[in-house]
Amino acid sequence: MDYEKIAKDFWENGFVIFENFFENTMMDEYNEKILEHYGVNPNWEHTKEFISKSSVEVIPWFPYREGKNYFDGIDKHQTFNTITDHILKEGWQNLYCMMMFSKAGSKGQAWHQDCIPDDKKRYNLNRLVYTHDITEETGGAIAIFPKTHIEGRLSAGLPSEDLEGQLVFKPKKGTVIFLHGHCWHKVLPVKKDRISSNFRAVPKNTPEDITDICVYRNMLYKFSTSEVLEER
Ligand SMILES: O=C(O)CCC(=O)C(=O)O
Ligand SMILES: [Fe+2]
Repeated sequence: MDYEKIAKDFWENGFVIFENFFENTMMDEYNEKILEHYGVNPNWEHTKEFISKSSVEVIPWFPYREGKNYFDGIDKHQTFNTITDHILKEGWQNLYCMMMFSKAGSKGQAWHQDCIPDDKKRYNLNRLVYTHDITEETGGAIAIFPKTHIEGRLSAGLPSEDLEGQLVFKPKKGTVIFLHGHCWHKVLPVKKDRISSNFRAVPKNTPEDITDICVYRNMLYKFSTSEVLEER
């Protein structure tokens, strides 16, 4: 791998994508583990537990916070981490591993930046891993607006509207996307239950609560207090 080229592409565009990065067998195994956690059986039928949890559009799960280090095949993967070393040259650490589940028929996610972009040195690095195929039929494609990691705050406006210049990707099983947290991104409407995972990293010495405030086109939202900080 040409790590220098990868890092250059990342810093130029705000993201870089690798298809077939992880093997299908590991992806299948991890996908099962995630489904088990959410209480969805392998036939994608919903259990009562799932139904009671499902009042929100994206349900996050932080397995390592529960001592469930099930996903070390990604977390400790050498090439995955070497790419991270080259992108975050001055050192980095894991922020957390977050699984995300969105049920069929949910809205996906509006345009956002994972953290406030006012200080260019303060950001998170998303390391998104897809454990199943995202297709036209499943919905839930990811849209990314290239080069916006250096544009400052996301433009105000309609939360999910298509923007001229956006790129839409349908990641297949085993795909990895390294995505700068200041780079504008959204998830399109979800037609079938959707899982994604994020092995979030940060440059060293980044505050742990870096992703507490998220920038949307209509507001700044603080997750820890469920508060709209600013309407836009
Ligand atoms: O689920 C995805 O494809 C993207 C999720 C996302 O926006 C994030 O983890 O920051
Ligand atoms: Fe995000």
